[in-house]
Amino acid sequence: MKISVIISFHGEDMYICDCLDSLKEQTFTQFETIIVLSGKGREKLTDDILENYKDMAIKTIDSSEETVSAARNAGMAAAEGEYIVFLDSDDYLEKTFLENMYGIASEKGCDMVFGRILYTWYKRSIFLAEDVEKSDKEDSDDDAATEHDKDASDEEVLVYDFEINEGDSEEVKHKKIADAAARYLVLKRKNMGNITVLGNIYSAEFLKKNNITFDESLEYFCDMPFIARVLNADPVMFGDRQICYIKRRHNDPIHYPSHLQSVSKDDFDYRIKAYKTAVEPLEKGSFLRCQFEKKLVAYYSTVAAPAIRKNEDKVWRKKRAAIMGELLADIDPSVIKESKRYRRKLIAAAAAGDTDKVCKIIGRRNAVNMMIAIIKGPKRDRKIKDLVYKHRYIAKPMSENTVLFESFFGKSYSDSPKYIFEKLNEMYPGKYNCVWILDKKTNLPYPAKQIKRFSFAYYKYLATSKYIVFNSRQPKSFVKRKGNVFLETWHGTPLKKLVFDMDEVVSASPMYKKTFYIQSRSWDYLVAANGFSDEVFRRAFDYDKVMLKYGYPRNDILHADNKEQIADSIKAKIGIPKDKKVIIYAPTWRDDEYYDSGKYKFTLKLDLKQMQQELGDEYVVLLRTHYFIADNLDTTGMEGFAYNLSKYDDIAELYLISDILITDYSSVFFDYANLKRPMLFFTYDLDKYRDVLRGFYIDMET
Ligand code: C2G
Repeated sequence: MKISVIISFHGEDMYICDCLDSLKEQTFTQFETIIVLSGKGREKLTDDILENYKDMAIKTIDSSEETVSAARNAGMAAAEGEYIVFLDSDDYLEKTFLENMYGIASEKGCDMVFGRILYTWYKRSIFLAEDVEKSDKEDSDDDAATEHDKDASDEEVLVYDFEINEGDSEEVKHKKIADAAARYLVLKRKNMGNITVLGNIYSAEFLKKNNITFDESLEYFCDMPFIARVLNADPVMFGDRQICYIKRRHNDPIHYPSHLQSVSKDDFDYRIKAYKTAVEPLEKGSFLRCQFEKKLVAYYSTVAAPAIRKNEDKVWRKKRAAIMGELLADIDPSVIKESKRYRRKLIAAAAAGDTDKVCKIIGRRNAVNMMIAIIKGPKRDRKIKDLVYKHRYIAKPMSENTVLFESFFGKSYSDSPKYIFEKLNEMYPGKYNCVWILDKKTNLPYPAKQIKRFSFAYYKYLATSKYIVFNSRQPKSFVKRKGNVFLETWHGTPLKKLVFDMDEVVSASPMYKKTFYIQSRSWDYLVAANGFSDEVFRRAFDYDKVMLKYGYPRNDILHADNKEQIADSIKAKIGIPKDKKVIIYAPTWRDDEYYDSGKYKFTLKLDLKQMQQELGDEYVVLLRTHYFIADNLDTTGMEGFAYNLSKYDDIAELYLISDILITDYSSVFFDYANLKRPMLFFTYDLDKYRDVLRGFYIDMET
């Protein structure tokens, strides 16, 4: 057997098929797959799954312990291949990975070949088919670090280079490659936790001869000491950046965190333990040890020191400060010399055991960074207002009778918040002080203050209104105050899968699930238009507070006694000839076609010219894009036939004047159905929308 691929499987069953498919489709066949089962993995790797891979040489073995280190060791003990490859069950390999790795290893007689790791948010089918992000950027545990805290050792782009010249002696070649490996595999990893055994191939004999296994006393980060031991044993190596290992980022850290996501950033005991084990056999002052020490410095200044400063538990702080101080006091002077001034000061204070000084240095640095970010950074205005909100407005008393309304991010006076506002004023005139978030000045039927989204006033009312009635999500910076009542009306019965029911997130915000989870924790009441929505929202939003199953306030108008009269006045207001029938075209947005978050593209696929030729005598058409769409529809030459009403406030009013609806996967059809008028579904990209972008709750064709 040429290669043994070792997979530790702990039960992430939604990923394992991608992983095994990538092995099944390898261009190289002389390998065995060893799946080491632990935890839920024992029951989740069913015969049904294995049946799909029955032509592959798969061994399954049971791990005696639950840790990755023990599982990988068990895999190594059972391996019969000349070479070993480690593969995580949530990742996958490029089709030629094994062929290329083996080719280089056997041709050059390598003990180890290192490839490259690419990160993606997506499952394999999307990764292979689409032009999706394939990046070298790693997940990190130093999100808090600003650009100004960064050192040359914290580079984000993980490429490596070693140039072998013709005249280089074997010794020079060997050193060039060894240094490149140490830099790439240790120093250039975004953080200590990202130092990994993945993406490489190892000679089994080399590992055996040098007695290299995973340290089973480590619950996490066992890769760090393994790599240290491999590199320290002076292997014959080669690196090839074309050979890629695909590391899958988890888009749902709430329910399915990756290994790294499951260890809290502040919990650095695991990392320190692994670091100590890693550097222990390395000669002091050696190039390799210095790479680890540089990583420690980066980790300390961006993660550990700020965490020590923030933690209010004095015992915790003292203990961690002492551990870090001791480690930093031991690092090579050249490493300190190469660090930026700020880090040098921090290390000196930490090594001297002066935690107060460490805190002061960070405090000063934070203030400076904040100023720089505000002055120089993007979204300067928003950052300043966020600060005023957090530090000033939140401290103001709450206004007990103020109700803050927002519909579609302040873009319109519409949807359920509109109808709740009107009913409230009709039933309790003057009792509530109403405030509307509206980006354009609007004539409202009842008194209300109008403010712009993200203005100072907006933040003030967000902080001080007792009642909040929104139909979409509030900003991430929103702070839920005691006594605040948040009524979330939401904005549609779901056809397309939502949040935690979604498999992939291909929209502009890959961390959508986590952000949504945090935001929805502030909601006290949620409107469900029907039993179906009730069931879906509870599961998809992980929502367990009060559900208001009263139907949609926004649809009351569709059942009004005088709806014909209302329709006539709306038609007159827009200027639609009375004798014309009305077609409304209201499609939804496409997750993968965007300029930026909340700014999506749209190309009109209706042939307006032909429609006008064939229907123009009898009909007019109203074009209505989704509120996320930034593209403007061009209706030049179509005057009197096509009306672009994308900016019209309330789509319910447009439903009322329309004789027929054309839509696609938008929730508008559930609402329009109240009118019992014909609907057409123009689903030119159904397969992609349903199977790749979103997934549906119901079979819309049926
Ligand atoms: N809408 C609109 N014009 C469109 C599309 C939508 O005014 N061309 C409004 C409708 O009120 C619709 C709502 O925006 O009900 C939500 O639009 P969807 O197309 O359904 O898409 P999305 O915003 O992703 O919400 O649970 C429902 C989902 O969350 C869908």
